[in-house]
Amino acid sequence: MKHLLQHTWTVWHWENDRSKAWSDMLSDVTSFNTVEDFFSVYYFIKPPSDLKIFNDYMVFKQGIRPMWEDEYNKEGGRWIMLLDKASKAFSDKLWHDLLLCIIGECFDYSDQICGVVINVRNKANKLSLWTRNSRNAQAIMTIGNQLKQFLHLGEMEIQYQGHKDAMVQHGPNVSALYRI
Ligand code: M7G
Repeated sequence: MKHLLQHTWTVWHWENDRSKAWSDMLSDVTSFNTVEDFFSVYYFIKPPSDLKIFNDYMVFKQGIRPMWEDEYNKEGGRWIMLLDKASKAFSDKLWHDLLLCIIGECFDYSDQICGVVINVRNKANKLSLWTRNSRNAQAIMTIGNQLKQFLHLGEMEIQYQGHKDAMVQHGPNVSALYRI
């Protein structure tokens, strides 16, 4: 018998292609709703360290598209961690651990969790945890502190950015609503 998760999760892949609009570069890879199927998918797809630059993975609750415009994301934001490219194993480990935290519903306010994203980029990879409501300070701070604790981030600073700000500001210039 397989072990059911509380939610069904969908895995998405994004790959840069300059001839397309951002949302057309997204594809829905597969969904899973048991522990066993999660591990089959996890070991089947390449780890983030084997992805080319300008590729992303996203894992979101079924029904939530991994984009700012989705109904569940439009008032939300993300806790973002910048991962030093010097250590490929570090990116892969945090990606693995964060996935286990979300599918295992480890966070308080887990109803606020929409999904996780890893962006593979030139300078640093970015790992982020998307939440539903950027004005729910209590939930955001609880989730942020648990994120630091569960992933053993130690002194690493993490920032929370609202998607509405990310829509109008760009790249590294998006202002942080919270930092810890
Ligand atoms: P990114 O891939 O999050 O970070 O955003 P990067 O700067 O490290 O590559 C890069 C660009 O992709 C943004 O400035 C937007 O043009 C586009 N983009 C990213 N996201 C997450 C979205 C989204 O949710 N919706 C739309 N429409 N565009 C997005």
